[in-house]
Amino acid sequence: RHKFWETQPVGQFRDLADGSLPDGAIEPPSPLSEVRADPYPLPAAFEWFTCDLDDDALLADLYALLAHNYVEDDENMFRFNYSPAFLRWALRPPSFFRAWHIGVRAKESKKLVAFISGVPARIRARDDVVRMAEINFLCVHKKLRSKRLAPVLIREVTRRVHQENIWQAAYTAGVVLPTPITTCRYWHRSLNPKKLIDVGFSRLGPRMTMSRTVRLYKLPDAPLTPGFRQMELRDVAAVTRLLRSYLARYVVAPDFDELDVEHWLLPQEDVVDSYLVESPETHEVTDFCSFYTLPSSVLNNATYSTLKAAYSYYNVAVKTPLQQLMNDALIVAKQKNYDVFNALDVMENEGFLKELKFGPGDGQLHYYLYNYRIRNGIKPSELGLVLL
Ligand code: MYA
Ligand code: JJ1
Repeated sequence: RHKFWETQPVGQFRDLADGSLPDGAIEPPSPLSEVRADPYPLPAAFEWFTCDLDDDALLADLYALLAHNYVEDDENMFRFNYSPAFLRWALRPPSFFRAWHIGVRAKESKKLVAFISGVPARIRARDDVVRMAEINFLCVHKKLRSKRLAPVLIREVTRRVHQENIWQAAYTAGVVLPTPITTCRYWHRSLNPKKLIDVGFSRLGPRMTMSRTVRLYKLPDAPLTPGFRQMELRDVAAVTRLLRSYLARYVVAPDFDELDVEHWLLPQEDVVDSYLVESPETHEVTDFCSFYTLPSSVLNNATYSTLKAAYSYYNVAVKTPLQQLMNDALIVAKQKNYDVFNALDVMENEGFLKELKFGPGDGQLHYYLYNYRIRNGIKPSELGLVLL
């Protein structure tokens, strides 16, 4: 059934019933001298190409490859449209490896036709902090699909990760592969319901008019929590403390240090937004919320070409109720002209989704670990990891 995935050190469907297999690495690391030294062969017309994201022209090529060929919804109405600034952010965290930004070009035209990337991360599974690669942006041009190029890209990124003496990876996909550690649902909160309905992202509910719908999703003009403000550089230490102690309660979560927090959470316009609550009395940072910006192209609509979507990222509610904190996140997203606010049912999100008028989407997101078994998997609410 899965000619490629059956050969890989991942949980296999046939092992799901076998409770005797232990948690942890599926196979041990090899000596670095045994890691294959040369790239896997590609079909003759193509060549490997390590991407330099400092190069604006290359970044524009990568942006265009993804804008035209990356992930779509099941009815091909929308396609993710990651911005160049977002791609640079996503692919250059602390200690990133340039060799893990892997393109495939046509030898003759030099056109970029496929891509896969990894970035390093420390991810904790139960009490085991593991160096991993986060694999993302796997993409093969539409004209080259179903030619088994994806397994070559995956083997090549695996080889380059192994060369750094890293033997595990984390990734997400909309498709079912052997075998998810958990399966999450996307939820959507309309901010601009008229546009969402016009482009076919959502529908007018039964017995609803447009004006009732607009009223239903109305939000205040400004955040309600006293002391709610944007995160700044001076907040990195406090946010790191808050986030580390919060993520400790999840079965699988990133192990962030201050450098990671500065990279992943310090606001960058139209890339990532972070807000916190600073107590007006003590000036302590008590709560934190964040979202990232990922527009989608609207395919085949005469009026609109993109949807501006915010995706819930990491949130920590200690003093402010989570529902109130996320309501303030919706308010600032609305102020900033987002059309929709999306969230997965990870962490404590179940606790605010319905109350804040999110509705379930038609998409799922499956989470995977490579060469790491978690017996019986986990629930979405036990997952403290959000990938981009
Ligand atoms: S998920 C986002 C993936 N990208 C898209 O969905 C964009 C639109 N689609 C495409 O560009 C293509 O359809 C892709 C497949 C490139 C997805 N993850 O070449 P093929 C398996 C893993 O003939 P194509 C993301 O970026 C499929 O089951 N495997 O197919 C995370 C089959 O294998 P098997 C996938 O459609 C990526 C084989 O590929 C995926 O032309 C994590 C068919 O190959 C998928 N999303 O190309 C990658 N889709 O026969 C794994 C299909 O066995 C990382 N396949 O069923 C693993 C860790 C590596 C590092 C390890 C370090 C230690
Ligand atoms: O965005 C998604 N679905 C939307 C649009 C559906 C269009 C028809 N297929 C959706 N809309 C309903 C919203 C409604 C708002 C008011 C309240 C009720 C709900 O459901 C879906 C997620 O739900 N997105 C996708 O399918 C995109 C692909 C998801 C897999 C992502 C793979 C990630 C790759 C790894 O990095």
